Amino acid sequence: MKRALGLGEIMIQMNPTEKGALRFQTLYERHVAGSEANTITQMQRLGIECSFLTAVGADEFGKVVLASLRSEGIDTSGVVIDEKNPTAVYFVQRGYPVPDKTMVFYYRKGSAASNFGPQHLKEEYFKGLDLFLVSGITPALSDSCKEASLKAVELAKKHSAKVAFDTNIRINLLKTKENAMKTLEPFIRKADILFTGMGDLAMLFESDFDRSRESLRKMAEQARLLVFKKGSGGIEAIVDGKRYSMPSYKVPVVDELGAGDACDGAFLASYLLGKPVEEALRYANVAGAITVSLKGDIEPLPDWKAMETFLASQEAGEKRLLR
Ligand code: KDG
Repeated sequence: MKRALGLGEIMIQMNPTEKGALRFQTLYERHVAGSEANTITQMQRLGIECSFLTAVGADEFGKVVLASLRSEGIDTSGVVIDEKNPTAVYFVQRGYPVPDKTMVFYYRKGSAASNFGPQHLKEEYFKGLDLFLVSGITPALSDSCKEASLKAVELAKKHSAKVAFDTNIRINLLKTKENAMKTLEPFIRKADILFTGMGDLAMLFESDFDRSRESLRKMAEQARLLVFKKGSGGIEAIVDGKRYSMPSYKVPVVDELGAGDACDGAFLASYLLGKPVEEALRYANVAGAITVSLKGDIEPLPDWKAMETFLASQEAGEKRLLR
């Protein structure tokens, strides 16, 4: 069985039952989410043996986070229970002020996970590992998280695991374009598999997609595999210099949070299982489409059967249209 390890913060997500400005919301659903944990959960559901590194508070929400990972069968033996600092919470605002767009408001400063540091990493976590995953969110949380992320990348490389990195820029954490570049550049240089999106590319380089894609390729010294997520514009991969692309599926958007993580997870699981790039891209699109059409980041993440059902329904739809 292939093995993957992720590092990042997992938060309690408060997602209102209705769309609109947060100040008018009174009813919320409680979910659990965090970019790297979403991706790792997607991989676990697709048959990869996964472990996760984070810290949670010794509080009620920490128990919820741990229960979420454990209910998936993800190994939590490296999770730190922090007696002093809390599990983070964030609120989601859907459909306001831009219809179909989601905004997030964090209550995560000084959280347990942002106090995670290199001292919490044990070399044994990296032995026999196939893939290590982190994203631009984790090094943006604190200096100790950045150090831990860099050390984890080194340990992964030492033990011949591939390093997957998603630029995942969160401007409410990184604040400026300059800080985004300074924080992410070492990871972009060292990643073996690199994921990014149109917004992140424009933030790091320039708004012209072709030119910024080339700038990223030059900076990514070790990445043999780059994946560009273009939302409704589909998905593209460059593998050993060869370009592949796949259009996205048209589905109703309920909550686009977590869709990029679902894409990463389905792509990485397909890659680790030896599927051809075109298939990996197709599954990445399917996982993204299913995830945007439901609330919550983790609940909608599909297994193989759900993805095949989705694909069959798409094909049936196409046949109906051709008739
Ligand atoms: O990718 C979705 C996540 O970004 C979101 O659910 C929460 O991890 C999160 C973050 O830091 O924004």
